[in-house]
Amino acid sequence: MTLVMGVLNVTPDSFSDGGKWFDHDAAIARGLEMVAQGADVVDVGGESTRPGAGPVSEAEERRRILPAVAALAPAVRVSVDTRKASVAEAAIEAGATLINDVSSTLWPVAARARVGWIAMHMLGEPRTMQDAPHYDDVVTEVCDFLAERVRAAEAGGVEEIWVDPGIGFGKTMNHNLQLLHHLDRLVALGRPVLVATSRKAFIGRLAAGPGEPPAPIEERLAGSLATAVWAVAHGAATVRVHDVAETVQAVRLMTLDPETAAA
Ligand code: HH2
Repeated sequence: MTLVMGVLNVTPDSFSDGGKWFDHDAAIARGLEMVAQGADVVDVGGESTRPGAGPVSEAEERRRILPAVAALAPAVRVSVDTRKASVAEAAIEAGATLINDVSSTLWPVAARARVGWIAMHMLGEPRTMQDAPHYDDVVTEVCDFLAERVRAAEAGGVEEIWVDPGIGFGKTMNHNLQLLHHLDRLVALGRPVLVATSRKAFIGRLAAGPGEPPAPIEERLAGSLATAVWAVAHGAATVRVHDVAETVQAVRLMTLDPETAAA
């Protein structure tokens, strides 16, 4: 079964939807709307990781996310998108059962709390990661990194481990496309693969003509859906998206079983 993870950014500055759900009531309403639209997981984050983003204090990150985590956890599986152990712990206390960890360091928290953990690949850190990222072989390096993280977390007692190539995290357009085209290599690690292309810059650049500026966020839905469908067709277990209703429709259609689907 393919899962759709809906993004809930409780931030003033996310690249994709900054400020829209910053108010607690708006965040909770958006989370419930995504549940009604068919989201299997809601990923609550309080710190933007867009290229160039600055850090947020632990107290501020907790203040941003905890009301939404607590309100949504009875209705849906909640993951917490954080790089901070104390924030992950507080979110778990409030009902989150999955740590979405772009730093790939928080498995000890997952082990202690007996929750799931998502290991994502990132080259460097958000402030500088898009300054000329270089790999000799991006697919092999990302796979090796994630395989090592899986081994560490498994040895540390984490039972549920997902892996994510980290589209856009220290990657050029070519790196992103190579990772998408060789998703089978990540799937071969034997763990559920999460892919998050939704609204990202490479889609904006691909959508623009030569010499034109990248297409704005509101014009990236088609590319977001195309890459989500591509990822599912090539073995992704979960896609992390902003446009939940549209993605649920696309993913449901492509995963229909012709034997059992209604006539
Ligand atoms: N991308 C973003 C944030 N969290 N988590 C995982 N596992 N994989 C990703 O590729 C990923 C992620 C960036 O997207 P968004 O949350 O929309 O933006 P921002 O970081 O600016 O809040």
